[in-house]
Amino acid sequence: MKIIDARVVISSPGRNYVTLVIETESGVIGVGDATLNGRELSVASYLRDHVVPLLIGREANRIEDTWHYLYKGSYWRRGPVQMTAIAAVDIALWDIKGKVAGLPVYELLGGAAREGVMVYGHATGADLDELKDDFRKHLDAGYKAVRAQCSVPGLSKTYGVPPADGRMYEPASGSLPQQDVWETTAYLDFAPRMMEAIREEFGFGVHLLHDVHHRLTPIEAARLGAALEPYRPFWMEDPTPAEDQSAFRLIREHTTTPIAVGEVFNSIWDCQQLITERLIDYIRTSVSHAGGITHLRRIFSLAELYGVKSGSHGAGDLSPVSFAAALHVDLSIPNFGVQEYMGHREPANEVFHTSYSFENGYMHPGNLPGLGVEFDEKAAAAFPYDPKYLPVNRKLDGTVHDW
Ligand code: CS2
Ligand code: MG
Repeated sequence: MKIIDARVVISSPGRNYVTLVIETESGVIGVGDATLNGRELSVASYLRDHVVPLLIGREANRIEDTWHYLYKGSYWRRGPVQMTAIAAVDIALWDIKGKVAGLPVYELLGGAAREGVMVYGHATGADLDELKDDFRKHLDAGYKAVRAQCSVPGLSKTYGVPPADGRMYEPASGSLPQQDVWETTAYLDFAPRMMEAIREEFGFGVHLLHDVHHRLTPIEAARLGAALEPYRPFWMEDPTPAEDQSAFRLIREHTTTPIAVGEVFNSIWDCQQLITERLIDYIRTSVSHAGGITHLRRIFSLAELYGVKSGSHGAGDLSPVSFAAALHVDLSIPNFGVQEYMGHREPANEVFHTSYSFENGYMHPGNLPGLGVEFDEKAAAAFPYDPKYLPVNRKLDGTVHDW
């Protein structure tokens, strides 16, 4: 069954998404997500200019071969652009395989290894009272795991806390990046108080997560991990800049707080040391930025060998196509940990018709053949691309800091 057409659709139903549509000679269509937040057009061009011409005429059923053809064939391997582009092709081909077989993708991956996928939502607040209100809303909605982020007193803007005007906390609007302000001392003093306030109010019966967003040095992260221990966090996410794998050894030596990292990784090579030296507890690579279902499964298999669990990135800047693909993987692997679920803003559901469901803190990808997401190209055309940047973070003296 040959591929006869492949096209890239860039749309902005609530936020920007790049979607790859692959069409086969038998009429079966597959969709993949190629969104790289703030750098969308680079992946669109990689696909349109360099990958689509290679796909036409290829056998749609040869997923593994196509993966290596695109990865090794380019010579210039890895990086977020190439790996997001390959992911989009890979996800679309799994969608096609499922539709041809008449089975949901998770069945092709070995079938369900659990009844549902535990997801965590985001609770945020401009102060502790607001955070507690939002946390309670998540518990009322049935969440078993919740991430807590709160404005740091003294800082005008904190990661993870949306502006008061109802916009999401990322990406910034406008043609230039928004500038955030950062001060490590204030954060390190405040973060344990925030976690304490949540435990005092809600007890220990809920999984409590927190995202540091790559902002600390190893010794600062070690101090934070130790300070959080009494509140028994499910994980401390992205404590230090993720590209320095050996930094995690120092953190590990000082704390038993579980560590999660990997949303910015794009291959197994980015986490090889972290996993094989048991420096982390959860690997957060996503299906759309780490080479698709084929490569993500490879990462999770390596992780399984070393007792590391999955905890995939699932922010709103990954499209519903990615999210569905993530749920199929999550349902089928033995070492599933948790899945991030941020949801998608309206009018995303006018463009992406999904079949996944949420019940009592657990999600299921549904049982439609393939991924179970239908992409409405006509509806997408009504929401043209809207260029936006992620924020840039500076310390109080103006030095550019990690974001
Ligand atoms: C975040 C993301 O979900 C998370 O844990 O770190 O929201 C991240 O900032 C964005 O995906 C960047 O585009
Ligand atoms: Mg994060």
